[in-house]
Amino acid sequence: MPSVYESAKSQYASLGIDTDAALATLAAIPISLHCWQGDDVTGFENLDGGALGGGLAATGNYPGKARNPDELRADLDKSLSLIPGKNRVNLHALYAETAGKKVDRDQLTPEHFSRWIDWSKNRKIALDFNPSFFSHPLAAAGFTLSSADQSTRQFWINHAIACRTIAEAMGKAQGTTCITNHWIPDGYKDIPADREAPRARLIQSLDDIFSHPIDPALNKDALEGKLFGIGVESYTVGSHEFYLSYALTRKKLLTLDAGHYHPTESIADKISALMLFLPEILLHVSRPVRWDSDHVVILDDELRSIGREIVAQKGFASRIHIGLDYFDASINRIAAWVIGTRNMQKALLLGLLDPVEKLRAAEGEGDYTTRLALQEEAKSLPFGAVWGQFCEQMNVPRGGAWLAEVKGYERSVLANRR
Ligand code: RNT
Ligand code: ZN
Repeated sequence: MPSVYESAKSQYASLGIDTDAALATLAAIPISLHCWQGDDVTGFENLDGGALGGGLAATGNYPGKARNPDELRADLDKSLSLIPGKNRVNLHALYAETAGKKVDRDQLTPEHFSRWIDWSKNRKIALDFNPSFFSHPLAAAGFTLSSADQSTRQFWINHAIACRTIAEAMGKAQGTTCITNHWIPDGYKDIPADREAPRARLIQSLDDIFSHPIDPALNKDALEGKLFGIGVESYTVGSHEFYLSYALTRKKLLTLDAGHYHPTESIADKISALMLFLPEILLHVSRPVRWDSDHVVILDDELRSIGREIVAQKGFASRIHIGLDYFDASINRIAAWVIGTRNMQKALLLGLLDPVEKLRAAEGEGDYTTRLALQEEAKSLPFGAVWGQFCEQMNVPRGGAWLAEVKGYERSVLANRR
């Protein structure tokens, strides 16, 4: 009797798909796990930042959230042990460790991330980074890099420069490029009288920030636009068009967050358009439900389209950086990481197992009947057996067995956090 994998392999082979090659490709695509799922974007600063700001909202009060960096790292360790492949961890500046001292964000140095860097080196994983332009008194008025107040604007410019220096140190320590994502919450709740001036100031701030040279082998910068945020419904300074234009003219990466567009817009379709003009992009894979709600990523059609677009074109996978961005406090936070990351990987694998050659041949001949028929038939191929093989190769639970591990961790570790 052939194993389930062997029999799946021959079914795929009859469509011209090499499942072993697909698994090797998948193993080489890292997903950057967002540290902020572990504590509802709270961070560990000793500042009086107050509640989560910037129009972001983590809803739910599931017990056991990480209260300090050691707990967050332990939770990430647990998650990473249940997720196949060699992945990365994405940190925000508000996860600095300042040994009880008050260090404001413009004063942060690589020293404040040395424990994160040591941890990642021990685990042989790489870090990505984000300046934090929210949950801070100087962001409370709703404007940071586009602020009309010169000293506020300068503070945030200094923060971004400090962050790029930290990211450079990360890149040096890990031997792979750190990707730094810049997102600002700036905007107006109500209709502005001047839509241009904040954008002109944002250009000036970004140009100032990037005039500090950083070796692109150690750090690359990405810019994330957005449609709206809570309390910023009428006008967002850093819109899609703004950052697309900035990234093109300044040769920066553009970040596409799946929740930052009109509800019927798909970032999957944007990928190929952008890749013809930009050398690299960053994805914030998320799941918007009716708004930018940041739900845990599920294996829905949108995610499958994103996965397919990343792997269907030669060379895209190495030019597209995949980060996750969601925060759900209503379920076990470790499970949230595991479910979302494994789903992202499943979407990539489904893309790799797509009968692309046959589909393109049909398309080329104008035979859209065959194209649709094949697309639909591919949905019932034994994908689960190939995914299971991947998990086995990577020494992680293949099916839902990871859940028992998370439940055990909840009882033995999370339950003691009060
Ligand atoms: C906000 C952006 C941003 C944040 C994180 C915390 O709408 O998506 O990426 O979610 O940086
Ligand atoms: Zn995002």
